[in-house]
Amino acid sequence: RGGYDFNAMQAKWRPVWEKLDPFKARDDGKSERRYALTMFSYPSGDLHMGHGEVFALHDVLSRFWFQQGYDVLNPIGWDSFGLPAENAAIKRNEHPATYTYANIETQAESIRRYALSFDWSRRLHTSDPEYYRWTQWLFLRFFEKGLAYRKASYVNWCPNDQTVLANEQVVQGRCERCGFEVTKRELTQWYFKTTDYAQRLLDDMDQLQWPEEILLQQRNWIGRSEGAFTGFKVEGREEPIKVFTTRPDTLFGATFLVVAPDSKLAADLVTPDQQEAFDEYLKAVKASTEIERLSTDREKTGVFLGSYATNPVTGERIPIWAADYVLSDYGTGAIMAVPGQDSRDWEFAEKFGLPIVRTVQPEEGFDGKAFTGDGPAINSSNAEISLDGLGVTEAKSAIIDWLEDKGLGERTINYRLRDWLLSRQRYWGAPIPIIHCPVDGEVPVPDDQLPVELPDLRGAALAPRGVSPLASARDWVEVSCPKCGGPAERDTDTMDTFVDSSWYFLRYISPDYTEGPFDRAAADRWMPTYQYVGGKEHAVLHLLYARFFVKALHDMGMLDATEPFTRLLNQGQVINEGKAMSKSLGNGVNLGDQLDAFGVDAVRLTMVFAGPPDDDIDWADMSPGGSLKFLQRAWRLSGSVESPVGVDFSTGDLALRKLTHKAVHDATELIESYRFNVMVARTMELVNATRKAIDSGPGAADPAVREAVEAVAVLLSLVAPYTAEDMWENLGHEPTVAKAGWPKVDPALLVEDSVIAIVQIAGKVKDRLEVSPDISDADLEQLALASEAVQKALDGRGTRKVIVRAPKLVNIVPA
Ligand code: ANZ
Repeated sequence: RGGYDFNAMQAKWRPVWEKLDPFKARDDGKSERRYALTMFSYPSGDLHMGHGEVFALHDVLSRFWFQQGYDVLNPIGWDSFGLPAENAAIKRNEHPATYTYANIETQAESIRRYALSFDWSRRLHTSDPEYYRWTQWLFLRFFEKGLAYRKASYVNWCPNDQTVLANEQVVQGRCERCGFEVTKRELTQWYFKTTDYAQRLLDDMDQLQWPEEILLQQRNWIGRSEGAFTGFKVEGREEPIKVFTTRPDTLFGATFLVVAPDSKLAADLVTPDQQEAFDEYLKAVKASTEIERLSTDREKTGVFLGSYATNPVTGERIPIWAADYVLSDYGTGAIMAVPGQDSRDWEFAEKFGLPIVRTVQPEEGFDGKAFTGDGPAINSSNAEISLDGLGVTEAKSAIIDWLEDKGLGERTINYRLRDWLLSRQRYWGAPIPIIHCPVDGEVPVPDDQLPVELPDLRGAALAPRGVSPLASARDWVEVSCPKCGGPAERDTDTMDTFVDSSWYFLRYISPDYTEGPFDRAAADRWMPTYQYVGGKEHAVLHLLYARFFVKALHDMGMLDATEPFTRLLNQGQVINEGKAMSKSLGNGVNLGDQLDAFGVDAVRLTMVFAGPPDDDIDWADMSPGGSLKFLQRAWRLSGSVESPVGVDFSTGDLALRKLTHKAVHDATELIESYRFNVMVARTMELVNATRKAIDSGPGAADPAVREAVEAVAVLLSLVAPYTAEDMWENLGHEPTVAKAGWPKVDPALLVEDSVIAIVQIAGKVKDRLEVSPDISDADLEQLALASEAVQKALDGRGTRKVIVRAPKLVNIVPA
């Protein structure tokens, strides 16, 4: 037979597998289910190296569970709505679907070549009307429950993409997609009420086996802080100004109030003589970004509003200012400024000549400005209450009790998390299924009229212009109201694509279900997904939105699960020459080229063997050629085996058998704990030992050799499926090795049957002896004294003392 030829192997086995279709989830209740999910792909071009990595890693887990006999659900689909397709369509003067579905076919072909263990019968694309029908249906259920609503507020606006963005899509003040600096606009937009779930999103983290880093990012994003609301009476105004503070203990030091300039409150409080100054200031504020506004090292700006409030504990008349370091959408949009203990307030007070009163005694030698540390309260008493001398924690609770007692304030918890802004002014997404009627307001499209399909627009008609392109399709927009029958208009925004991906894992479970988005009984059998593999860039985007969705569906009685993804593995990035691959650096590596040069198996093996899966892989340091050589060596073993299929392994060479069983045993633990690279290293050791056993040991006919090579084939089937399948055939088996079953480990063969005893003379090591782990002290002493090296070192001297610690150590003190 010929040599190892990866092209021939790929050509041979792919059609065989496609016919066998071995990776269909059975869902027959005969074995334990495991839902293995990988983040679905965005169809912008062919697969890249990053796909190559995440798919290779994910497949180790999925194929491992198939081998172990689990009923694995490992589906594949495409996240196929979104901006890149729309931008490409504008450039090429075509429909976004053309670009999208062509890319999907290209990727599907590459994925098949890459030999991944997907259940293709569940394939979905979020841009198919059969899919987005249910995205719209779900939106309407959220709408009915008050979990989807519309409001006007200042929102993030990407001037390049000409659409609003969710807070989660603004990364350091820039658009997550295109990198353009984000500005603010006042617009009426659709939101999901994620804030209703802030506390549960925190609490349920204890159900999740996720990287601590991701949990921490979510925790910070949700940003729970404990504090109090307290009210400040304003002269000539009924309603007191409510502020949120995490430091109510500093109330005696509140020497002025600050409200967000872009809030209704500011507009209400400004007095006529300050109106002009205020208007001018507001204009400047609107042009700045949130990052700029919050930055601590920026020169403070602000304007006096002309109004005064009363500090409830000191009774002082304190001025009310507007300043952009107070945000309109956090807390109440107003703060009590405590310059003595807060750095931003200190700077502001300094700049505008406002009073500063310390209410916490700084530690000895402190020569800074605001003191933010702990210390005894000072300057904090009135006729009714004194906090003086109390530490921060005790002072907080004392003042809150007093405020609550007086009806002046209350304990509260505040979250940084905002509601999810979900509407977009772009074309290629699921239309929001609402009709606006001048009589009936926001009217849901009746379920039996779903999907609301996109009107057929292409090319220049999609160009971003700040309002959705859908608005220009007048015959699509103009409809009659489902309630009153009068003239009405469709909502022209589309949904953020993160809505599509917040429930796709549920659609996979029953992709052809027509009674609803998913078959509940089936979903309850499979959910939550056991394993999710994908990138950490989704920490506070997809991974947070999907958690919110599942909780909301659970609360609507549609699902048992309260969390979508039990275990999460984040792969690292594939980089080149120490840098992220990019066009401008010219250091891109093309996956297809690598596959052509080294074959699928060698590339997959390289990805898996590179290191811990969450580390970045520098392709410049990798050796797919080395992987290929190893695969050839492993494959050649399968041609050397001389014992027949089914031979009794128990009569085989004990030493090799032990190595085989140890390797399989260790691999089992290594895979479950994501140490795939070590699993590959153990397989390499087994290959070397087997080669030695054939060439200079018990020989190719020994049953232990067959046992070892079969184990190698099964271990390799997780990483290098073509090579493994070919080996399996050479060994005389029918395809497919993917379902050969995980080798059974005999615990008796895992027992170490010898240990190394160290023999020392006067503390210096003289010999090492291989002995039985249960050797007696007397026997070990005798062996040690008989050792040639020991005899030589003693050189005729007698022994004064022999200390024996069987089975590990003998220490001889010479006479
Ligand atoms: C008085 C005070 C004294 C404050 C002190 C802090 C330190 P976190 O922990 O992030 O929740 N704050 C409240 N609403 C704000 C808004 N809309 N924009 C900007 N800042 C706002 O922050 C809560 C603290 O941030 C609150 O407690 C308030 O300032 C400020 F020594 O009140 B603090």
